[in-house]
Amino acid sequence: MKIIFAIINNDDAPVVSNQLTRAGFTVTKMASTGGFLMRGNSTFIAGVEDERVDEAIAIIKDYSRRRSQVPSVDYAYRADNMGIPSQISVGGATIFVVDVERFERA
Ligand code: 2BA
Repeated sequence: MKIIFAIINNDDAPVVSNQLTRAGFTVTKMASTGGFLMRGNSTFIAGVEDERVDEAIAIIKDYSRRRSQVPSVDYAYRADNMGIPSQISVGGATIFVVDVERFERA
């Protein structure tokens, strides 16, 4: 079994969640914040059998769009943001796949 961590845009989160669930995957969505732009995004955690990892990643990719994003006010006030453009290309999805040593439901 693997854990997939997928960081995606909040605008794509409902459809990604819906499509993964419809395909039979169990997912947990967490509210998260990107460290660079300081804007909210969504992090999905999905425990997936090895043979279905590629299928889950394909769904995440299919429903995650690359888009331009405006940094948050926090970012705008950061001292080190000089010279960084006001619109930054973000996404589709940033995906990590990690081995699971043990899985139990109690
Ligand atoms: P943020 O950290 O807010 O980054 C938003 C976008 O800003 C990134 O899009 C990238 O285009 C740009 N960016 C990030 N760090 C940068 C830097 N040091 N210098 C110049 N540009 C930078 P994505 O790469 O699509 O990332 C979207 C979000 O995914 C990130 O939001 C972060 O929450 C997460 N993420 C991406 N790579 C990650 C990683 N290696 N580890 C953990 N989280 C990651």
